[in-house]
Parts: sequence; structure tokens; C-alpha cells
Amino acid sequence: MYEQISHSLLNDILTQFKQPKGEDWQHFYTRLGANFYAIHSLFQHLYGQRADFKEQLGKLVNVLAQQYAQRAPHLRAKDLEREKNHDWFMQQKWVGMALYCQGFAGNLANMRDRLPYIQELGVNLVHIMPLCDCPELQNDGGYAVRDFRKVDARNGTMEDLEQLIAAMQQSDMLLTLDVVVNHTSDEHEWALKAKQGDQQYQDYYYMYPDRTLPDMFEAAMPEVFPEQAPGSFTLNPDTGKWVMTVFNHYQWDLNYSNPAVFIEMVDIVLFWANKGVDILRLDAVAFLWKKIGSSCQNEREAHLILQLLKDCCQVTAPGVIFIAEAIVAPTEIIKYFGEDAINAKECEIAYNATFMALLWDAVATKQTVLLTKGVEDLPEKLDRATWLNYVRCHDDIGLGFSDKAIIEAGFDPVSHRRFLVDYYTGRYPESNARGFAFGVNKKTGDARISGALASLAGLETALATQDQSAIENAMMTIILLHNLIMSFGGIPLIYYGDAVGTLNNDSYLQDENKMHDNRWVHRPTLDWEVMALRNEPGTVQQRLFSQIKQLIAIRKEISAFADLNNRELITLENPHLFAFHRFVQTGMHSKVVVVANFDTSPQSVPLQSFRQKGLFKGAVLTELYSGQQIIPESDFLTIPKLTAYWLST
Ligand code: OTU
Repeated sequence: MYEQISHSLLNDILTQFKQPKGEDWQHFYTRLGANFYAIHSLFQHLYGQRADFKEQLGKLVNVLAQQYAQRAPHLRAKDLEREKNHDWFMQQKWVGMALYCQGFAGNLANMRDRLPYIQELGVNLVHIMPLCDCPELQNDGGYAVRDFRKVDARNGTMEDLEQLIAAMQQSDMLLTLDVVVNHTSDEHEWALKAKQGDQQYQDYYYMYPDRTLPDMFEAAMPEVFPEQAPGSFTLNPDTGKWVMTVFNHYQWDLNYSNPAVFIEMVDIVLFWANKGVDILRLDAVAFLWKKIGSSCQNEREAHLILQLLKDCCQVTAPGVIFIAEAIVAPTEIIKYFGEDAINAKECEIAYNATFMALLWDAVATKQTVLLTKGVEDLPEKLDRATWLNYVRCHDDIGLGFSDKAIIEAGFDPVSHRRFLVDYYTGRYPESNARGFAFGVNKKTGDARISGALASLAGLETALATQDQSAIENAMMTIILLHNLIMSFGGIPLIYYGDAVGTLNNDSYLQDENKMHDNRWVHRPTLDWEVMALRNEPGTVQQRLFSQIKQLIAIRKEISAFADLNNRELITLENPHLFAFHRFVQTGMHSKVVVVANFDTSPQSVPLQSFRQKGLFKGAVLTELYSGQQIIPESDFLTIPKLTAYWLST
């Protein structure tokens, strides 16, 4: 949009601006012109009351230009290509994996040698968990960053990373890295200066001389880690001041009401964009704005900060997209794409935490009532935006569906949540699951769940007792869950180790720095001798790996699995079944019906339920995963236990 005030301001800024060396500034100016109205309005809204507003805005534009000057020609070319093919990330060809480089391969240099494993599975998008420099001990698995521009020595060097990026680019693989935007380690240079009493850097954080304001904040703030880090403020002995620490006491929350913090973060985001990272995962975005009297999550300004970040990134590195890590209520998550928009204006991708939690509900209850209800309630996402669908990740499972949905599914919210925690921690009599309660809040009764996929699905218990039918059911559950993240719509994100059924590992209990955080039980160090069993016919590893590999290969061929708001839920009378229809205009397999059975017995449904929607008119159905032809018997379709079919007619 053209608007006089912002335009004349931009002219003022550019008059004083010394264009850095290098050709091809045309694209920069076009993008700056196109985005500046939005950048100015947002910056004005957030920081307009400050006397130095104009100077700060000038600094921001300067950062955008300096980083553009640094952007390598092949990345600029990629920007242009992605601008043309702007739906590139919504295609079904992408399949992701999240991993810790140390747990997966030891370090970044060895990661290169492990790329063939990732490719063998068919994965072409890799999220390497935080790898920036962080303190030796208090680091929250890399989420307490000491230096945003340095690779942690335990992972290797920047050179190792650059070589890995080059190797991935050659193989047409996308790289995702984290930017921990909400907080820093208390050993970050800014925090060290703040500790020495430097006011400029104390203003980067929320620091208060006494408990007055912290008490007011805490009155309305839920605790993120109630067991290991209760409260949201920590007394810093050097200054005698209380610092806001929403997560662990050594993770200091950045104060985004200070424009200097925002500008620093834009510079960091663009630094990583210029390293050739394709997708940036923005950690804990729901927490970016704090306001007394609010929960300090999902505040409107947190969204404005993200919009501003997106607009800035679009000027300098438009080929780079963002993932929102906002593990919040279903109606709140969707807002991180941006509200009242057609294209994503905050983050193009968001973790589908709702779907993840609903899948775990269906596994425990063997029923799909809440799953169906929850998916029905998922608001329609924007056109140019997609989900990250996952079963497990490095964090706990939060039972983040709404009370309303639980009630509508016929359960009582408190007892149903308690049942789920009991089920996954193996306390429920019929449960084979071996998980752990995480983040138990004695005041509210809330709890989340830790544990590896295979252990939560019952494989650990079944293997210990060598109960063949239980082993079978656990493996089928693992495949069923992967089947659904492949077909639901969005980018499936497999967690490293899960494709070979890696179990819980309690070695973290020996490590004083990890023993209080049971999320480490599901952050394995892979044993490559065990991984090699994927090539030994008949092993658990081989059976799981080959099936997941097959799911990936077939997913890529099904054009209806691209994520184009092309899913219609099919409600069935059978409470164990979950079904939806995926469709596109053209392409191979343009109409596919997914029907999943969460029960441990076969389940049937009248074909009429599909026919009344104009589906399954022919006499024979093809199951695309197995290639099997299915001739429904006497007008009923029967789905075997713990199985999902991809049916095409
Ligand atoms: C994120 O987590 C990371 O994924 C965690 O590994 C970090 O500990 C945390 O940030 C702090 O950096 O902020 O928006 O229940 O789901 O802390 C959600 C715990 C987050 C996580 C939550 C999450």
C-alpha cells in the first residue's frame, strides 16, 4: 500500500543511506517499497511513543540492507524462484525429520555421513535442533543460547555446518534451524552486561528492583515448568534485581517493548537466512509480549512482533519461511499464521499440536469421538500456510484440546485428562504405555506426558514380556500414527529414532544436569548398530522402517495430499473410526479417502456413509499403501485393527 507518511519517512531514511557495495539492488528496493507501509505501521504501533522512534526505524532499515548486501547470489536466485513458485512448501513432496545432531550423529561433521540414512527413508527436510553456543550445563537442550552466531563446540564448527548445508542443498534437502527468539541464556553477552549494571542491557530484559511488579505479573501467569522452575522471576544476585524467567531460571526473557531487542533479533534471523537455512523455527512465539494482568501468552503484540519480523525477512530474504512453535489452545495456534489475511503474514508453518494430542487421545481411548470433534473444530487455515504434523517431538505431550471439545465428546474434562495421564504413565490397569508425567502442577492438577513414541505405544512393555500380539499391536499403532501425519495435510515431521522404534532411555538420570527434566527420556543417542537392524528382515526395526519408508514414498505420489485446504471430514457412525477425504482437481490420485481404525478389533462401516457424499461409486477400491484391491462385502467396508487405509476409487 502507498501512504504519504511512511513514504516520505522512507525517503528521508534512504537519502541518508549509503548503499553497500554489490549489484542487484533493484529487488531490495522493490521489496522494501512493497513492505514498508506495513513495517512502518507496525513499528509505529509498537514503538511510536519513543523519542528515538525515527532513529530506530532507520537502524532497522539499515540492518535489512546490510544483510541483503551479504546475501549470496545463489540464495538471491532461490528467493526469486520461490517468489514465483510461492506455494512450494505446501506440496506433498516434503517430509521432515527433527533431530539433535549430537544424538543423531555425534556432531555436524558426522551428520553429513548420515544423510544417506535420512534419504533412504525418503525424508528431505531436516530440522536440526538448536546448535548455537550455550553453557556447558544450564542449557535446556540448546534452548538457552549464549551466542546466537556461533555453533556450540559440542556440535562442531560453523565450517562443519556450512559444509553440511552445501551437501544438503546439492541433494535438494531443506534445512530448518531454530532461532530462540523469546529468551537468552543468563550467560549471553547481553545478560553479562546487564549483570554488571549496564542499563542499556538491563533494558533488554525485564529486571525489577523488588517484588512489586514481579508479584503483579505472576498473579496471572501460568507456570511453564512448575516442578523444575516454579514461578516466572529469578533473583539475580549480582544486581539484586528480579529478572523475568518464564522457562528455566537461567533463561532470561527478552523485552520486545524495547526496539533495540527487536532489531538485534531481525539481524540474527537474517544472519541465519544468509547461511542458507530454508526454514526458521521460531521458538516459544506465544510468549513474546508480557503484560501485567494477562497470562503473558498469545498477546496481540506478540502477533504484531511476528508480522513485523515476517515483513522484514521478506525484504531481505523472501525465500526463507518461518515455523511458529506455539503449543497453545487450538483457537490460538491458528492465529500464528496471521489473522484476517489470505497469505500467511506471520509464520507460514505452525506445529499442529492439537492434532498431535488428539491422536494420542484416540490411541488411549481406542475411540475417535474427541479426535473427530477436535478436527472438526480446527479453524480453516489461510491459503498460503501449512501445518507441521507430528506424533512425537523433543518436548512433552500437552493435552491441549479444549474442555468444550472434551465435554462434547461425552467426557468430563478433569477426569478425562487424568485418565490420559494415568494411561500413558502405565498406571491405568489395561495400559501397556510407559511414559512419565511431566510438568505436574500441584496447584492446578495439570500434567503433561514424556516418553518415546514406541514406549508410549506399548512396545517397551510388550518386548519385555515377549507378548507377540502386544508387540504386533504396538507396531501397528506406530504405523497408524505415521500414516495419519502423512495424509492429514501439511508437512509430516518424524522424530529421529521413531522410524526404528527407539524406546525410552533413562541414562539421563545419571546426569545431574538432566535428571530433573524427564523430557530427556525421549531424546536418544542413536546406536547405529541397532539402526543397522533396519536391513535385517523380521526385526522390529526393519518392519517399522520399511513400512514408514513405504508410507513416505506413496505419500509423495498422491497429489491430493498437497495441503491446499482440501480436506473434508467424514463422520462415521462407528466410534472407533476416523475418516476424511482429500481431493485436488488434477494429478495422480486426485481423490483419496483415509479411513483409520483405532480399535484392536476390525471395525466395519456401511459404504452408504461414503456413497451419500458421492464417494466409492465403483465396485472395487484400491488401497494405495498396499496396492491391494478391496471388494467391499455386502455393502460394508471393514478396516482391520489399528490400520488406516488410503482408498482411491
Ligand atoms: C520450547 O517449548 C522448546 O521446544 C522447549 O524444548 C524449550 O524448553 C522451551 O521452548 C524453552 O525454550 O515454549 O510454545 O511444555 O512445550 O516450553 C511452547 C514445554 C514452548 C514446551 C514449551 C515450548
